[in-house]
Amino acid sequence: MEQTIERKKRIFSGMQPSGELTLGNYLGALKNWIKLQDEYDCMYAVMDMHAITVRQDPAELRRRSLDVLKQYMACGVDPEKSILFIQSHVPAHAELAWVLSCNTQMGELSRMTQFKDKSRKHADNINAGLFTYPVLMASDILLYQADLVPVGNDQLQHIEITRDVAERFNHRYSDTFTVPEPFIGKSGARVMSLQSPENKMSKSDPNPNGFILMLDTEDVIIKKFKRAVTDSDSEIRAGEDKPGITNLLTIYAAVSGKTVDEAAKEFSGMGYGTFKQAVGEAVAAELAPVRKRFDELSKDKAYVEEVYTKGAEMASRIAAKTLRKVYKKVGFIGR
Ligand code: ATP
Ligand code: LTN
Repeated sequence: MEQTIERKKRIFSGMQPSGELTLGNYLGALKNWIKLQDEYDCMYAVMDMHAITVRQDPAELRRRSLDVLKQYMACGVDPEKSILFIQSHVPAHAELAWVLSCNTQMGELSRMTQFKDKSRKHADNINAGLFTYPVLMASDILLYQADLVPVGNDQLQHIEITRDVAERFNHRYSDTFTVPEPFIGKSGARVMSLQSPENKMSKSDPNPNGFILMLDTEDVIIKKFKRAVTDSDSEIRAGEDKPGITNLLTIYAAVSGKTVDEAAKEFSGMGYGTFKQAVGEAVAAELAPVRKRFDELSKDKAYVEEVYTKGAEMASRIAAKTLRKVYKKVGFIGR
């Protein structure tokens, strides 16, 4: 068979196993990951090294790392099409991070909003890793020469610093890294909390009614939507003055593939109760097969292990090439 010379564009993305995955992770990122698999060479990793920038219980972290991988697969990330692996299994991430940290300024890192947010939330543990988090993230992406990085809106600043670091390195040492672009989906790029719709839906929210977990049961999902914060009038439309309703419309649109305007039209004139029930049912229907597939994968440990072992082997091979190039360029003596 004739070999195709042109390589497909590469995608890299990942999530931290710092909690259970939410509807925000699903609509903001995972749903796009699945769509991109046919057209691109995709690599998706479980970012366990990033997760320890905040304190983790080791046994919980181990369980969650595998759960996150299984959730990728349960949603439709296919190990036959994409490379799936666990970040800490590929040492090149940490190795490149060291070189890049020597090419990143304190000033640019101290502007990161995620660092400011997380230092406020974890005031008793503002560790150096939390500060250099974006350097490790840049390494994840640049190691694989990724062209595109599908993430939610909140990660734009991290992609921007990755681009800056890559461009600077290329300029200083000659062309080495592909400068990546963010890929943000049209809908669901920013799912808000059901209880405080001015904040993003987050797996580390202490109030569980604020988030929907991907593995929540149908009853729980519908109950949480019924409790969702709305407002005092009764009009179903999107607008800055109606963050709760806008969020529910956005979620419904992302799940049903409709636009927010179409969704608003569909529900116009209905009461909030009926509307919230309908959104809950649509989300529950979308997530039910994911939960079923997750349960099946949980019974097949050997298969999951095979997937991440093979994934790490393939990823290591690609990573080694970039790292070799980088070491040579900065002046390390080859082994
Ligand atoms: P935490 O809330 O604990 O900071 P997180 O869920 O924001 O965690 P990750 O697990 O690393 O952080 O995020 C994985 C992906 O999910 C990223 O691409 C992120 O942009 C996306 N994402 C997270 N929350 C949302 C949300 N509410 N809406 C849209 N996308 C989101
Ligand atoms: N910081 C990301 C998780 C992450 C990531 C990456 C995403 C770590 N490394 C590389 C894309 C590409 C977050 O979503 N909080």
